Amino acid sequence: MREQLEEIRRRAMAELADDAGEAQIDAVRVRVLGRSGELTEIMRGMREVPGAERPAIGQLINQIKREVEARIETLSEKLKAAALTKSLNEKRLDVTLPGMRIARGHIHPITDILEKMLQIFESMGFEVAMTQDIEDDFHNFAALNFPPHHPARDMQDTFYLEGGMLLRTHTSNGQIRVMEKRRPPLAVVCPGRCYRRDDLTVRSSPMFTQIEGFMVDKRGRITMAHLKGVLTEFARAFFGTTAVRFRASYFPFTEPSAELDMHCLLCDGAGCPVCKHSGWTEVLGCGMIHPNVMRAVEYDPGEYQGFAFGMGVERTGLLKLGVDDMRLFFENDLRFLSQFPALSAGVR
Ligand code: 2NL
Repeated sequence: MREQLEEIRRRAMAELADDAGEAQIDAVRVRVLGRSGELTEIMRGMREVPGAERPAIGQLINQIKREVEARIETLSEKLKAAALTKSLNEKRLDVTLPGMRIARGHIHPITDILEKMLQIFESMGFEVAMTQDIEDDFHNFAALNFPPHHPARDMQDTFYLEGGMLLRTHTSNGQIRVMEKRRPPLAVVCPGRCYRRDDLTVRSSPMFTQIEGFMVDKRGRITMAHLKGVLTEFARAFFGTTAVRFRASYFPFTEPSAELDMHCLLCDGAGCPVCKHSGWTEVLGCGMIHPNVMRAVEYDPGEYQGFAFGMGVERTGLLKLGVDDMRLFFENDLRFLSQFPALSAGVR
């Protein structure tokens, strides 16, 4: 009996070698420890063992059982650890690798430039007023001192709608509407879309964006000096230059009128093909609001005085971004747009 047990032990331990696989371990467990396994069978045969030997044999059986169980436990743990190591190696995640780039859009460069401009005027105390694109003759032309047969009123130049309305040709209509409704002191900027019957070319578009502004208060409180101060500060904040000049000009709605030029950004005033060797580029138009415009909104020109200005956002955008073709702003080709991440990225 003892020899039989020793043989079971020897064979079991030999089979539970270091390289034993899961199947082999299982086979040994079933054969030795199972319900009809070798040790169980011997326990059943204990009746035939002489009484004096029984305790010793019983002890030996238990000892072998514990030994085999412990060995199986050790091997199983080893196998589990090996499986874990293998899976960790195979599914390794390198947390130091750069993340996957998420394609992220940004606002259109024209919207971006417009917002930047509004921000600058708001910082100087201007309000922002959005007004209608579809307008009547009075608010787009008559109130702005355009004579009845001014060429801008021509069907060739303006989009007229059925019923006598038109698409505004500038955002001055918005300023007229604000002045009509309210009394000075006022400082307002009006951004928006404008429409003219122009071809889409390198320098023009039938639909474009404008920003206009005005400041009105009691006579003597808003002078040409304020106009120069506000617009010089705009050029400094927007373009980063103080090299500007005011050149006399003409608009029906202002008197006197001027245009603000700044040193050409390309040659810094030295003269180059882009500024036609003058060293200067036009940025915006401005002037003191014409008395006839004051009368049109029922402000007494003897009592009130102010200045106004206007500029094209696309045209200014060409200068600011160094783009040489206005059509690019309207084509929405991502290869173009993605070159102009937001000027104020993260600010708004
Ligand atoms: C330009 C010139 C200008 C104005 C716009 C204005 C508006 C009112 C009264 C008087 Cl309600 N003036 N606007 C004044 C001067 C120039 O725009 O070249 N724009 C692109």
